[in-house]
Amino acid sequence: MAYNFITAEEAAEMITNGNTVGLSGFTAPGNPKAILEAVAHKAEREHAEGRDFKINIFTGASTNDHVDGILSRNNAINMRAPYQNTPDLRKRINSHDAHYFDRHLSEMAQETRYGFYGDTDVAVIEAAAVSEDGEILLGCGLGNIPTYAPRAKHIFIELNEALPQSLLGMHDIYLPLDPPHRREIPIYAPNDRIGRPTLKVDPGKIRGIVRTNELDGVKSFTKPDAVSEKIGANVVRFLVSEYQKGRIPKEFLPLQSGVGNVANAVLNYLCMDKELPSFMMYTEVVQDSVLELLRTGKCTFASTCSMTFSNEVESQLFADLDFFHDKILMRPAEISNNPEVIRRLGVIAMNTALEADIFGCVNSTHVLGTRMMNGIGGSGDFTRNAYISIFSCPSVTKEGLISNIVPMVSHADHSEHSVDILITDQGIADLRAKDPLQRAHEIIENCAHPDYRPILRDYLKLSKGGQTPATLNAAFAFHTEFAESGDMRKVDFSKFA
Ligand code: 0RQ
Repeated sequence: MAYNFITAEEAAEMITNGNTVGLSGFTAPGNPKAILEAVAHKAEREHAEGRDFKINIFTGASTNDHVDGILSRNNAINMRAPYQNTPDLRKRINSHDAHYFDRHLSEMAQETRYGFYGDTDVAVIEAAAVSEDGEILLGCGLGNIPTYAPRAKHIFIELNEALPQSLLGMHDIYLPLDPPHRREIPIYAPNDRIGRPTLKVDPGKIRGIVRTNELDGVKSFTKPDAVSEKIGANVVRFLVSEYQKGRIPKEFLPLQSGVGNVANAVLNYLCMDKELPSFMMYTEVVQDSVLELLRTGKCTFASTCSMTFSNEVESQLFADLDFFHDKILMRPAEISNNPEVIRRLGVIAMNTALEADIFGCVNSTHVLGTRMMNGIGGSGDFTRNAYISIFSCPSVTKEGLISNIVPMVSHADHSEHSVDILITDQGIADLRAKDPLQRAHEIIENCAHPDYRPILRDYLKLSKGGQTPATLNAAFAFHTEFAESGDMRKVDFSKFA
């Protein structure tokens, strides 16, 4: 079939107010780079002429400035799911200009197929190649496009000439059947291949191809600071000790690592460690540090949904793709994050918290209980099903004005029933086989910043009994104190006694 090569503006003309658009990609990689930007300019023109123009955007995870950034600046997003991390979109969400529902990443595709989110009007797919019969070689992030594409009425391809054709073989595209027909997902080791290397779409639905030529544009990491270094060292110390105690099998187990600066620092530490054996990853994103882990052989294989590398590291990958080709496999989000597979493989999950409470509940998403940061992402998929679930964060934020260890989390994403280990720059709290009061002592003494330990001990003293010694009228005193004085250290629990 001969396709039409069109401009991004021509594609944008075919995307109309109220459309639901499903995108390829997961975190910045694999996301479109031109068509949604043209849609944002169209929205600006429509708004200038007094007409409504907003679309619904469903993705794999976060996107890039060419999607969430510019669409948000032009107030062109009605509904957005399931994860974002762009400052402009964050502002729109927190001011109610854009609706956002924050789902576990493993659930988005299946719930789309179940019909929970309505029709998909348009799919926009970044591709390294497309054949005449609709076989698409995807880019560096996969996400939920294997579900969005077949449902879409219209498909647009962005053919990105910066992507090498030799990516062929690095994708494993597989969709499970839906209940009641679902069978086991036959992944028994992180490097098992179960699907196809390309995405097959109906070529008759491809309305046009737009040429692009741009790397994925993930921001480089700054060198880990002293606090991240301490957290990284503590995570590795914990893993080594578990391994030496024989609680992790001698072959070791696959690792998952979340996003952000702390997660990257943890992986840097793993790279340097001499006591742990080599390992595989079963994860949703691989960040810059993983390329080095793969190069040195410390990590022997990474199953992921996306190669979330900065441009510099993405260029290194492409330059050496022969070496990395059989060491990385990208899967759809519902497979990379699948609870069944995570539980079967015994994945060790390492995610980052904004704040944790003294009983082990974690807030990953809401700054001071109300303002959306990014979203839960895949942290819940992994945490709930992990062999061991680790959360880490600095003990304090904003130069000590905020304690990340609080009496009660201001928003709960992960409960005490799923969190096994909490790690800060101060140390390690092992919450396994401990009751709520024991967990509280463990967290206060090992993870809280020394400035906050006496205040948290005072909080515990307010308890009038009950298995979980929470005191409800004082539980958010840290947060209300910060709202009033800007310094959580000023909390005085004597007034609650
Ligand atoms: O604010 O940006 O103004 O400096 O929050 O904090 O320490 O830079 O954190 O980059 O490691 O990200 C949880 C957001 C951590 C991330 C989170 C302020 C702090 C700073 C960011 P500034 P850091 P990181 C896999 C798994 C959920 C999804 C997930 C995340 C900013 O890891 O989104 O895990 N996780 N997915 O100052 C108020 C507190 C705070 C606070 C930090 N207690 N109160 N502000 N900050 N703690 C990937 C995917 O799913 C795709």
